[in-house]
Amino acid sequence: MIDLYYAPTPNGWKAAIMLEECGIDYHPNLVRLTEGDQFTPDFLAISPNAKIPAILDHDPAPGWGDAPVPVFESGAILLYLAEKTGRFLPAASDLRGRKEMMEWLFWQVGNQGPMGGQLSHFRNYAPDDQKSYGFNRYLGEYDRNLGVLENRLAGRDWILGDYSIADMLIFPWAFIAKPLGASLDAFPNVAGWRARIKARPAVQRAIDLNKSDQNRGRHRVDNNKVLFNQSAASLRSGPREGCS
Ligand SMILES: N[C@@H](CCC(=O)N[C@@H](CS)C(=O)NCC(=O)O)C(=O)O
Repeated sequence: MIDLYYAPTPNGWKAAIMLEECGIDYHPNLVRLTEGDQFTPDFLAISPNAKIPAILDHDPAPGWGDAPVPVFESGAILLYLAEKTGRFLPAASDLRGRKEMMEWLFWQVGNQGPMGGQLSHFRNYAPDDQKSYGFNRYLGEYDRNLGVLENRLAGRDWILGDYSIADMLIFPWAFIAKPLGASLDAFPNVAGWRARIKARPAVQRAIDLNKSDQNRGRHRVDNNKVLFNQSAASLRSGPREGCS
């Protein structure tokens, strides 16, 4: 069994999608980000960056020893599960395929994800008088990344040869383009790829997990003491009091 530490956000969906696609026995644990669950010592022991998703694998593959394996960071989680199951990644002998998988994995966690996350922050949470510079900057970067994706998907159904962890990692941040204030109208390859992934039953199950707990822009920077204005002190002082 795998414990999934999760909230219904794009980064949370990535891990849930992979677990659902693989049919792995998992237990979803909702991490209440606005309550500060991410700063509890138990959670930090698994996810030292104080963010979801994270997993604790109670049945590691042979060679890992008997102790449960904690994994944090969405890219590392999907790679760990793909290597464990041998699914949704190019064969070990396909060196060029493996190299491309790593390129798109790092592109997602280093470019598309953070730019989308900052865009969400400035669109949904920044005070109106401080919005415009950040919003324009990250909308431009998010749009640029859609352009990168559009070019990659020209003449392809999937990011790599077959549906893979690269698609699962990249999909959630393209899935929410509209709520981020962006449009896929100029990106037909991305729109078609997004629709193909969205139609997968495993993906539907993952994005329906704890759906009623989705944020949907309800929390404002001025009424949420946990999610915003974090610093290293947040890691030391535990839930609720961590952020000034
Ligand atoms: N690079 C991380 C990003 C994870 C991330 O930003 N998670 C957000 C939710 S989408 C989170 O846990 N936020 C809680 C907080 O900022 O306190 C990954 O890909 O796993």
